[in-house]
Amino acid sequence: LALAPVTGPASSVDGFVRQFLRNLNHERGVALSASNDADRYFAFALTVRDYLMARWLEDLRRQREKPSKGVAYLSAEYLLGRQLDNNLLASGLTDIATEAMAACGIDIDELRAQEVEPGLGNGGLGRLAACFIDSLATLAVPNTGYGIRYEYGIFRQTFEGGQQVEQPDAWLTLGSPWEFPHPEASRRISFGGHTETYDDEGTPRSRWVPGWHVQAVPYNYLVPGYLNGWVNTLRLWSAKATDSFDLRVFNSGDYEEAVRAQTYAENISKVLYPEDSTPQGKELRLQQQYFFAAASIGDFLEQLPDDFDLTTLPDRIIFQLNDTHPVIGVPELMRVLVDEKKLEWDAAWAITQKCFAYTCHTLLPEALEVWSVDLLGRLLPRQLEIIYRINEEFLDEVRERYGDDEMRIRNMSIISEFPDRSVRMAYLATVASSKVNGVAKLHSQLLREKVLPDFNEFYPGKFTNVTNGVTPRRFIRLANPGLSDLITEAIGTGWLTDLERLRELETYAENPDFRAAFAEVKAANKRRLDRVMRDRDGFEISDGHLLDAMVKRLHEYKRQMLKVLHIVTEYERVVSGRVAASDIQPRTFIFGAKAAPGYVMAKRIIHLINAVGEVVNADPRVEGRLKVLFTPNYNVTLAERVIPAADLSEQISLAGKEASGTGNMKFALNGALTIGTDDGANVEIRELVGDENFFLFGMSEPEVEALWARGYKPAEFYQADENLRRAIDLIASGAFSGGDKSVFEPIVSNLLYDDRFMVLADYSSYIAEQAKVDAAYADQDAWTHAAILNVARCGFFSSDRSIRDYIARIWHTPPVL
Ligand code: 26W
Repeated sequence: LALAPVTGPASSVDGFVRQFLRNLNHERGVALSASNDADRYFAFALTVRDYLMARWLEDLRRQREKPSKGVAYLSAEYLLGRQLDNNLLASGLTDIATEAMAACGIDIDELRAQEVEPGLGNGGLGRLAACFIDSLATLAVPNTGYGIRYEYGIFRQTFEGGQQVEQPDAWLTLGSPWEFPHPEASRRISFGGHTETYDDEGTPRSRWVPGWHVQAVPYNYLVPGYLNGWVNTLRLWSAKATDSFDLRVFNSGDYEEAVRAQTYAENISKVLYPEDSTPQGKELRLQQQYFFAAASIGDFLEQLPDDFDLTTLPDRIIFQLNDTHPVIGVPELMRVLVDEKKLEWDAAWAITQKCFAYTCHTLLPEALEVWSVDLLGRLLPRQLEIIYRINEEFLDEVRERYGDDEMRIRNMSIISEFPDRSVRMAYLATVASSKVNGVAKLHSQLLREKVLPDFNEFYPGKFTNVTNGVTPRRFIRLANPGLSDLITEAIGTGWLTDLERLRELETYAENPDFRAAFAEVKAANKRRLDRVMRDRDGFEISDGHLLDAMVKRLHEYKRQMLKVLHIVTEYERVVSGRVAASDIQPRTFIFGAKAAPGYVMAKRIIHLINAVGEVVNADPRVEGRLKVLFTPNYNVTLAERVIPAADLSEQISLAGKEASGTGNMKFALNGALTIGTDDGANVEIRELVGDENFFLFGMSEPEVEALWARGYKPAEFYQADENLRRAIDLIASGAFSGGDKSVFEPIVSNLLYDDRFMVLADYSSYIAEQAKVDAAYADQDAWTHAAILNVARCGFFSSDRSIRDYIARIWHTPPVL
């Protein structure tokens, strides 16, 4: 019986209905007639899950019987978005499920609306992890995604008086139908205490005597491949107090202390840090990192057979480090191998160096994580010792190669001495990894040449590039069913798993009927977004407006401020009478962006955008031709509505600052044209779609460097451009703050006297390029032609291709299907 294959419910409308009713009755404990929307959503989701379950068990069995090398993706963030539609699509159940619900008198759209998206990520890095596990499953690569089951995801954003207010994201209040808790597989994770040496039958050894422990409870989520019967696992850890906390209640009678300790333990997975690229060095964050890295590595090792030869570990697993957040896993694996498995240091290090690979996602120096030795020593004393030894041996190698070049040694040391003694996690990751990759061509080049040049010289061949990608299942098929149908009508099926086939659309760009159909899909998507926006924000999207979208985290380097200056310039030209309102191209500017709660300047910029919107939208002189909408709480669900509707994609970061961007790819694949700088993956998008189908502006990265070297004085740019002067003066005059000049004064003086991200230097070129956008949009048919070519030529940006690149350049995991 144990060997009998697990079968799912019958793949028929009837089978689905029966399983649905069973779940409604037995799992929710209600009759259909008495059920509410939440009951139905839950029972429905559980039914979909039942179908996936059989396949998941089958794939686990296959992997146990014939183990092959797999990928453990270690990521502190997974920005998953809603699961229901994705799981229906992957399992081919959409039609059956829709009919089944109709047979029960249920509107499936009402069930969809019930789902709360798990926002377990900040932005690009977390969403990339979600796209990657989708592609790993679709390519049938054995993979476990490891992460943290935050009780509170990224905060919910609202506006009060135009200013951001954060609310907790209690996504688990009603429970999640997608997760399987496995308390029986909990792991004990230790912290604190001290280290000691002891005599192990004649061999001196070190060991860790920890001070306190928490339980890591795994929750499994099924990750189905697209129509291939393959299901991987996402395993997220939740912190719970250990029994010893409870025991203390009895032993000491100090109930309050025990409760406090319990709360302390459970805080570890309580909330996602909302900082995107500004590490705060907070103790709780380090606890989170070690908690999930140690639990994940331990979890993997425990699944190996007892007689497993650990020197062959690199043939079994690659631990992919999604940025430096899980890098504390490096000394942890060393600790397990040396202290617990009693391997020699050198043997353990050889294994470790082959088992890890590191992806860097940033270029901002302030985003590179550093942990103080003080804190590490207090929280993870043994791991700190191990880091010191790794560093010593590494620096010995450096000395061997270069002699006593103290400057070089200081620059390359994993331990930095100033301002406080601390561990440079990116260096540790680089030294410990078989490969290090950046996330777009330009980024990888800058990583080699500017961020880690000494390491690149020291480790030839270690550095490589894997350009990011996005999953076409979610971001084309689900988000844009109209376009998907049109594509399939033209080139047939198969493109969703072989996205380069979109190239076949190139010839259709020359076909007027196809262009008309394509334009109609875009128009319908705008109408759909209009309905969403009316419901959600009471804002309408007018017909005939160019829809100009800038959606991403609020960060100065991304330069939402440049976008504001463009809007203010357009507005000022109308109200000053320099341009007739009737002469401007109608545009709706849509913003979506969360600011880190402690990032004061970012929050001021949000305030300014809202303030400008309020004035511009209400000014009759504009005749409704400029509209500014800042939609609060931008998330994956909303992205799926905004992106397919957009005409213009704003990718306007200062060159050399945006590692890749992935929103840029989603927009292009949905037929928006990009206005962008030569930065991140924009470079590759432009190369592929062609200069004539891309609006390029601004300085290149070398030009940025040259301007810094000359000495950048933003005020000179202010003086030199009348439009810029008028726009900034208008903001400074209090025109957007009820006459109060002080409100946005910090923004104005920052632009004029600091302007770290060179907004003013790129302003003129941006405004000139925007004029070209207006002119191009006036010829709708030519615009559509360019939009189709964007879709046709961006198949490269499928995350399936990224994953194939990881396999070929880094993982070397053989296919299993
Ligand atoms: C709080 C510390 C910290 C530091 C860095 C938190 C988060 C980060 C991330 C690395 C920031 C991030 O999300 N980077 C983005 O990664 C995307 C996926 O590779 C890229 O497309 C974006 O360009 C990059 O900004």
